[in-house]
Amino acid sequence: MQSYEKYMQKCFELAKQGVGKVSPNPLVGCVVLDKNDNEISTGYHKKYGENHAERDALLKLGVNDAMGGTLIVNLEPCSHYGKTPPCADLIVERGLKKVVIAMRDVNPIVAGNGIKKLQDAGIEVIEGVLEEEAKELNEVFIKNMQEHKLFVALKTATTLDGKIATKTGSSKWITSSKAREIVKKLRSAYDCVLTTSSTVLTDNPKFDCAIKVLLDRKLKCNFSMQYFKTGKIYVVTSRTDLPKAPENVEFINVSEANNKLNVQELFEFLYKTGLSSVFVEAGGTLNGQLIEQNLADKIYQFIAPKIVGDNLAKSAYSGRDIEEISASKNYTIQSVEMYEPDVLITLKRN
Ligand code: AOF
Ligand code: ZN
Repeated sequence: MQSYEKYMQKCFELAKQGVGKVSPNPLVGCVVLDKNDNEISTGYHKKYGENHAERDALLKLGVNDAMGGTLIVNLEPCSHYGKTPPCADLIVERGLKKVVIAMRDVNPIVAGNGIKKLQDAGIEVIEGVLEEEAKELNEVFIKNMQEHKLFVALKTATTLDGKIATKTGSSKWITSSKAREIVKKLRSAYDCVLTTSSTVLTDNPKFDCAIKVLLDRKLKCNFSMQYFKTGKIYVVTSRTDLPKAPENVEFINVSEANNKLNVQELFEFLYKTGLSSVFVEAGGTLNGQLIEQNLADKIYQFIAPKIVGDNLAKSAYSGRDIEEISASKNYTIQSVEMYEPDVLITLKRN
């Protein structure tokens, strides 16, 4: 019995080459084996609107090359006429005898219809190979499709005691430059980066990202700061007396309660404009608000082997007031990676 896990793993690696380019579509990779189980082609979804992974892989072959072969793909082949014709039809046309998939498509237009099309044509379909990993790979797409909501990832860099700065605000640097390089890579996988005026005013960050969102309730930031020099920027405020702003800046008005902007309202707005995901890089107040409201789907927490040991130092998550440990917010660790001398813990919301 052939094991398809190594090919599925390869599909994931191929799919990841589309990170940052295919949103709001899923990350998909594909491997094709001939009738003797020799690998003859690979493909992946390269860019939004372009060929799906299966089509990319099959179109590299002669029309009869995949006859009697096996196609491995991390998402159920599509059955609909979208920007391209259905992949399931092409698989049938090319005479494959077997299709191995990791997960069913959660897009309601496809959801099982692709599998049915293949089976109706006499193709054997094997489901569920590395399904958990496949779901993690496409966690943004899954949340978008199932909940019609923006996927929210939060990043923080703390000391061993969970601090992001001393009581005076000193924070440069907690983690090493290697960890900060990794942050840039993580950020590039998301559609926009969200921060707050306090982070911009204390750190004066640039945040390389095509779309940036700034919570600035009282409009404290000055447009001449480095942050405003690149990208399209949404400034989120509850103020209605709006100043003149540079061309790349657009204001968004949301409501506020207890001196806090309504981030749920903001996320709904961002999702409606077509964004799928947001990467949050801010301080303890916004982080704490997102955690309290169960809005952070994922956390990337870098931990440096340093201890501040001062209870006035600033925490990565603040603002909650609980007595019982059972009232904690719980997350599940997805991975732990070492970026010497720091570690990165990646977690998802329970
Ligand atoms: C992709 N790439 O490799 C696969 C997808 O907008 P369309 O017409 O390209 O269709 C997008 C849908 O196609 C997507 O939501 C998913 O259900 C299905 N499969 N999409 O972008 C791929 N295999
Ligand atoms: Zn397709």
